[in-house]
Amino acid sequence: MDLYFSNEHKLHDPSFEIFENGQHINYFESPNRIDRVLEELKNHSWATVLPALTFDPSEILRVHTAEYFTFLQTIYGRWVDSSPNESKIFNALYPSAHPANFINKIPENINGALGYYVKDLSAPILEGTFAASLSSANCALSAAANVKDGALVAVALCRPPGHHSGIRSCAGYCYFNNAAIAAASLAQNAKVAILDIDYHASNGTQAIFYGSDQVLTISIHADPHQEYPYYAGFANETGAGAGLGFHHNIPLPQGTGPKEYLNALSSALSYIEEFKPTYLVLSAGFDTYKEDPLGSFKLDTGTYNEIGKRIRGLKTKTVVILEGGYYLPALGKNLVSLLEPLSEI
Ligand code: SP5
Ligand code: ZN
Repeated sequence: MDLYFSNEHKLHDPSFEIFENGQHINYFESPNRIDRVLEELKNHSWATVLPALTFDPSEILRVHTAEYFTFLQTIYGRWVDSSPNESKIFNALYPSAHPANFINKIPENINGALGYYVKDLSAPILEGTFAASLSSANCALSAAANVKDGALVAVALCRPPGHHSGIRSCAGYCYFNNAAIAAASLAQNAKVAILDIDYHASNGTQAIFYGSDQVLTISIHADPHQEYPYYAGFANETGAGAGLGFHHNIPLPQGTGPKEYLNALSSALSYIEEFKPTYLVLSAGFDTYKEDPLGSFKLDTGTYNEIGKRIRGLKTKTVVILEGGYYLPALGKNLVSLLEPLSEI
């Protein structure tokens, strides 16, 4: 089984994040995550870790607007040029206190643009954020290309993650939506299903394909009445227009354990069986683990193995995309536990 990664993820390493109550804490989505995963993969001979290939940015523009791509590419440099003193003291850009979400014209001003594109405090933009995000998208495209070329399963060790990023927005540690980019590349002449098992609702992925009947999207997550992203991921959001009925949210209460979780997975898998996609994209987050500092679910390492077995049962070509998961001592083992059943096909 081929797993794609890029060392450029290390260029994105925010020093802190700000919770809703203003508290500054260490940034959970850290470079150590990939280091720990790579360390664990060395113990498994079925895992072939490969550097990501480079793809044309037009692949990313199937999902994101050109203006958003250019914003991420240039905003940090624009800031350094316009505010050299500020940028020597601080190393990251945060969303503006001038939210610009209710206008049609894209603001030219740096602060206006930050208000327009950055949706929350958990997506700071550093000098290396664009390069890291581009490399993360290239991991996803590499895995998608591998499966297009005939592999049954391929894995993208994406960092930063992607599923909270919308058509023109970054939020929740996410800048480019890696799973959506992989799916859009696969969906050019095939039906694709995206199943998201991260603890948080995949609001970015949901928004990107909300009007599509070519890409079925399903997300199992903590109830957004209680957990991030708070304003999307509710059960009554089921798609619009041609896409009506092609999105499903399965919110679960805080504290959900393996049994209830696997029941929800069965519902998700029956939607996929009915849809009969050529490809499955699995947005695999591990913040559902019992020890995760951001989650409350009670899944254990064995639960991921059961999830992997049930996904194998779909007998569908699968691209696995890493999303969240912040309990570092178990992240590698949990990923391996999910992948092991898939490595046997
Ligand atoms: C990819 C991914 O997993 N993104 C998650 C982003 C969540 N960021 C907001 C976290 C808000 C936490 N609220 C405070 C809980 C303190 N116990
Ligand atoms: Zn998450």
